Amino acid sequence: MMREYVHQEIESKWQKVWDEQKLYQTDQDPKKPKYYALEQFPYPSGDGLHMGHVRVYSIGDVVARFRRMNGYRVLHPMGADAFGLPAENAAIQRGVNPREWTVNNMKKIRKEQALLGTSYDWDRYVGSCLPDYYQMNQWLFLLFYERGLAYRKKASVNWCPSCATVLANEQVEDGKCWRCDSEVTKKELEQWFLRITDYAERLLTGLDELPGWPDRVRAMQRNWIGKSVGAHVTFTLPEHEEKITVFTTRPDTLYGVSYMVVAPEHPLVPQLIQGYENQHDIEQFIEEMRKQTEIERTATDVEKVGYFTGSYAVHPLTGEQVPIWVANYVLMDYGTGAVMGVPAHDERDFEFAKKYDLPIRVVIQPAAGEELALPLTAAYTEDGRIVNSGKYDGMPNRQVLQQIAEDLAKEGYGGATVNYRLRDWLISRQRYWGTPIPMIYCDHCGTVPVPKEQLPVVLPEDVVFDGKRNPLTTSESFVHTDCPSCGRTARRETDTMDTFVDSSWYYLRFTDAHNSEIPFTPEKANDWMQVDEYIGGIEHAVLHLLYSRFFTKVLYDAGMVNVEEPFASLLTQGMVLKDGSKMSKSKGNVVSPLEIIDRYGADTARLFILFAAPPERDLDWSDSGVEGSYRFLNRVWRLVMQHQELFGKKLTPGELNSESKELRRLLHHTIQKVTYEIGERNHFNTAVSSIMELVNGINQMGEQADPAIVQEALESLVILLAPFVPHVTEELWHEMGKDGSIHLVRWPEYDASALVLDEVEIVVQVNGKVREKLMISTSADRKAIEEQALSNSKVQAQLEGKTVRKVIVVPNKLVNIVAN
Ligand code: ANZ
Ligand code: ZN
Repeated sequence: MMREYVHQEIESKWQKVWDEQKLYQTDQDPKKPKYYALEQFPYPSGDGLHMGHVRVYSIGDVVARFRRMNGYRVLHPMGADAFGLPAENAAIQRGVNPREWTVNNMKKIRKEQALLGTSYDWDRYVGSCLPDYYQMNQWLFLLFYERGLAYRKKASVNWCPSCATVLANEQVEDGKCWRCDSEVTKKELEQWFLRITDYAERLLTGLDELPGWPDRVRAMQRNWIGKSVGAHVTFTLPEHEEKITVFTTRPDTLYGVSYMVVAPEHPLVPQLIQGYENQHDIEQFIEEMRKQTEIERTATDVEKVGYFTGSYAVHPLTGEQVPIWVANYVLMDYGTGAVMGVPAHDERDFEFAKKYDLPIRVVIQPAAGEELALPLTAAYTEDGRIVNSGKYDGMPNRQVLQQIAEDLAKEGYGGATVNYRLRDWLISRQRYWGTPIPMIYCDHCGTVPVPKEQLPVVLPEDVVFDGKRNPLTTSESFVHTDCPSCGRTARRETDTMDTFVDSSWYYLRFTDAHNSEIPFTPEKANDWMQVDEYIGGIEHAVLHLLYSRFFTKVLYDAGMVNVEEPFASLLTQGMVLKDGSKMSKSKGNVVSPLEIIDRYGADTARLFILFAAPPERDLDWSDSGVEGSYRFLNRVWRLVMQHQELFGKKLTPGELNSESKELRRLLHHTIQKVTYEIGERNHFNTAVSSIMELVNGINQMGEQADPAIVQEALESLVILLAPFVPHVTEELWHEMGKDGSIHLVRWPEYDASALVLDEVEIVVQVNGKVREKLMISTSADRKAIEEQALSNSKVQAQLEGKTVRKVIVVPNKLVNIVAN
């Protein structure tokens, strides 16, 4: 009786064995090339794994296993991104300790990851909420501080009233909190920032050195950094000492300026409106604007609103006085917070000028065709010929763009400049469950960093979670401390760090996970970096990936790592859908990974997920697809088991019959294809489908083929499947009488000579129509192929009464005979 495929027994058995043998401990053999495969570490939410997780881990595991079998020493670690709001919310709602809650969830998700049969080196496990990890966040914060890259300033910040916390710009989506969807408002607070803007240009140019990243992600980052090349133009104020500088991308339109606009928050506004009849109205307007978010103010469907301030500015080139307005559509934190209004050539300015009846001056005319008809019905934003602009008249505007910037610089009125949309990274959170920012405030010494040897600043236990304030402020033992500098009583910073800090460098920590002195030793990081394949969701295209790149560049500058970019290649996996929409609790369309694993096994779940779609595409969950994968594994099982007579035998092939040759050809073609599809293209689905064809081939030809060839095919089949379905292949491997784990076996190499066929099918066409198919020796030359085609009786019948004009031969493919 043949043994059945019982996944429950096989999977738990091998997981235990691998664990005991520490099979996936990182190989340190320096003679092997290194490979670093990394999947984004999960947030331990308490819900355990969802199918999205299963997908990322299945992909990462194939990559890691494939490289290991190909002779690399592979670093394939896992951890938990364990700080963050839900733990604190659970503390408020259920009265549970955030630490306990999180640590339990970490255990749960880790257990579920293991159930998938993933090949992680658990010895390098990293949990970001554990003091040995967040101590290093603090260490790095101090490094940033020493390098002038961490600073505190009062800032108008995005405030989520429901989460009672500050949000980074990136965490505001359409004016709403990224977590709870509440309307975000503005609030002024002292906040800690990381100076990512210092790295804007390098973060931008670095993108060109990442060919292994999807273009889409690079474009999103480019867009987020938002480089604008333009000029500063300085306007003097006849009635004030101060000057106003604007940022413009279009200095060529300078003669078209008919007014200026400053942002409501511009520091000069109080002076500008002082004593003006509308002062009170304007003050009220400014108050209103302060409460609104950037999005609310600048959405295209929002009406532009402004007030004349009563003050004027002097045009730097004409000396003319233009009115200064204050309006909602100018933002304080972009450029200089002030713009020059050029209604003839800017759409926003046009709309504003029309509404408030401000003059509109054309300074660019189309280079060809009709002149602009006055009055304008819309702004002319195209290129053209400069007019009404003094000495610049007649020049192409693109040329004037440069020229005016240079002239302004000479006159001391500004000059060429570059502006970025990227803002410094606000990392302060008024929350408990994060890394305490290691700073102390002393009435005598000011802001004093916690000395490195006093780290970690540990999260206290005596805190109140009432949802109304930062719990850290309720801990007397935490807040009151001694000044490290003068010893007097001082106060600790109670803000914690944005959890994106934790994930900005965890991939470096994995290279030296237990270092208790420093975040990681440079030698170890340099040994493993870069991450060769980084796998995760597109939702991290901007935030996490930009911050990680920033951290790596800072650490590169600090001499701690010798690469400037952390992730050589990035694979952003698609979503798992059910009936066309993303699996989610609220839609009630969630398929539980644990139920699938229980019913069909982890191998089936992995195989289905890898086979159903290319990794970047969305994948539609299909019960029949899962059934199909399960049936396939059963077929493989039976196919191998049917050949028990071959197990453990040492066989040598005799003279090969045509089935043996064809099976051998199919096998080596499959090896070649699977190796290429996994190793070069990450096309796991096509790799699986060619393995399926091999199974069909063995089924069809196994009876007639030489036993030695069948044995070779079966062994290779199991090896090729091993990265996808690690348990069933390990079991079959041992059934075949092999010693040692299949996962340490060397990946097969294809034999090029097996791919060469003795004969190939050649299509013969007469005047473009297929008339015959011939088997012709692959060693035949053009002349011989032509002769065989012409002498074929069916072909001759077609040629009767005609004269052959031309014969085209494409070796191994076709012969086309032109005759009339
Ligand atoms: C005059 C002008 C004339 C402009 C023209 C455009 C076209 P990007 O490309 O996004 O960088 N601007 C500058 N600072 C601003 C702020 N704080 N709030 C709102 N708008 C601001 O856009 C740069 C252009 O946006 C600048 O060039 C300025 O308008 C406006 F025919 O200056 B321009
Ligand atoms: Zn002091």
